[in-house]
Amino acid sequence: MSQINQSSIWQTLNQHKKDIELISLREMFNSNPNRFDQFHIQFNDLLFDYSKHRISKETINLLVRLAKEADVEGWRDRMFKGEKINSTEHRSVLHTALRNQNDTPVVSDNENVMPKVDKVLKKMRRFSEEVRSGQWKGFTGKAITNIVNIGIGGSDLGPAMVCQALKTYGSKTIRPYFVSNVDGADLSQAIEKCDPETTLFIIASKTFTTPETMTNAFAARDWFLKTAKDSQYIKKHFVALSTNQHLVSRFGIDVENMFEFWDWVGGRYSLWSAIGLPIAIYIGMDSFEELLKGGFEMDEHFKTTPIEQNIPIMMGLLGVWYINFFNYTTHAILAYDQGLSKLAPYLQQADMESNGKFINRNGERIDFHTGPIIWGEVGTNGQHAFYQLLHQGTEIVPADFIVPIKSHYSLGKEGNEHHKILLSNFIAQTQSLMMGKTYDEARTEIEKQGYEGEDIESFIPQKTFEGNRPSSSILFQKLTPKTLGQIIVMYEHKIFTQGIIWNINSFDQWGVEYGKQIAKQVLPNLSENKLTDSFDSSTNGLINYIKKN
Ligand code: G6Q
Repeated sequence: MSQINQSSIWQTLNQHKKDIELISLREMFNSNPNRFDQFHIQFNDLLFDYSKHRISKETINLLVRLAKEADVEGWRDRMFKGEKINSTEHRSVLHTALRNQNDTPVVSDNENVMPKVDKVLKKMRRFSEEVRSGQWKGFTGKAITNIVNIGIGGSDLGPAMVCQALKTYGSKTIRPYFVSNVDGADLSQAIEKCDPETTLFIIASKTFTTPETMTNAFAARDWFLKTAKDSQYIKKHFVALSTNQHLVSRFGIDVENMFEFWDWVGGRYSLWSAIGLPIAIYIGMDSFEELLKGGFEMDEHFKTTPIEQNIPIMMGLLGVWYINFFNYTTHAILAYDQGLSKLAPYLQQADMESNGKFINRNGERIDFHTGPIIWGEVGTNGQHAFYQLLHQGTEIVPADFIVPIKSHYSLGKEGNEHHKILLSNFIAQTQSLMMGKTYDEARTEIEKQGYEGEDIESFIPQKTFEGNRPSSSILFQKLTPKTLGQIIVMYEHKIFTQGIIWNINSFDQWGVEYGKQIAKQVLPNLSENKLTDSFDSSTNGLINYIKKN
């Protein structure tokens, strides 16, 4: 089967890119005062402004044709219907069912999964309310004050990001910790702030076999038992979020205290499942359900809106436009909200683990760029660090600016001084990245500053900005659970759209599995007394150097 870059629409887009690159964004805005009106989409309280992209109406028409050609809508419907679109693992991809608010059944393997989803949600409500109210007691009869989530990758990044983002909704009496790294520092630094009598450990692992998580879980259990002495108390201080009942009970966790999810929930798409338990405990089940509701509303938008008005599909198409036609292969996530400080690492996993692949669904080597390198930092911090490269670097980095109109915090003059400064920085950055500063503008500015003669001539090139650097602006009212749910799902479906266009299975992760496999081969070599010669000379050299030292 021929690949998408062999299609005639791809060739047309290639040709179109050659035409459009001759026109700068500044020129596009000068010649069309309605650009903002023409190129933005509103959905609920979200505004997606994509006017600062190197596109015309024709670009959009062609990209929509590309989406149709790749059958994004058909694949989308197959996913929601529970077809096994995760072909290498023979699994349905139904994280959407976890936030489904319709009464309609969702079927995988001839079974409506909704009753079991609802059952786990009810169990999460019961348990989180008991912990939050202090009804759930530790082994000495005290209420829980710390929860320590032990998990990694998909069993860590989502809940950690959401708890950070929704801190204003968080419990004032229960502190959440997220331990993921097998580096002993991570667990040690968390437990040194905890008291075994009032700490609840949440062992989050889909497989319950991931070495980092299990090593930390056993160490946490030893730490707890040092004080509690009796293993019958484990059930009051350890719960599990997993698909593997057998290993959970072997660990000593009461299966009553296991919150289940299923193989059709991919790790990086699992925060909506039982993996969200730390979120539910920290912000309360009502707020967790608001998060689900926001996610569901974005699902509905994705499912029912024509492509031109469909935010995630348009985001996906714009990404393809830059990655494949402009060769801009990285993408920055720039949230102007301190709460979203973990959004970039979260999306790094979601996107790069899903689409960082060179083999397509048919097992063929792909000969064009696929998943972008995702990176970012919150504004304004990033401005004082890497924005230099965004403005004048030789790499061009399309960016998403993600911004709440209102803050949860009122500080300074009229209670919004901080937020106004934040907003003005966001606006200034997107505007200047797009407009740049011409040679003449730089000269005028320098002259005004009092420079003279040769100084001016040598200084002008340094103060010139080419501009023409694309960005999207994603605005919303305030960072609420519901809005956050919409934002996360918007990115999930953007990733989906790109995977379909590139004909990639976005739902497996053989690279991650490979990492787990090779670490297992190395570990015994570190414990053996003799030097190793099992690997290549560099690997042997490193292992032996570590052993000698
Ligand atoms: C996610 C990946 C990966 C996974 C971790 C943890 O999609 O599969 O990041 O979440 O490796 O796996 P467990 O939850 O099985 O411990």
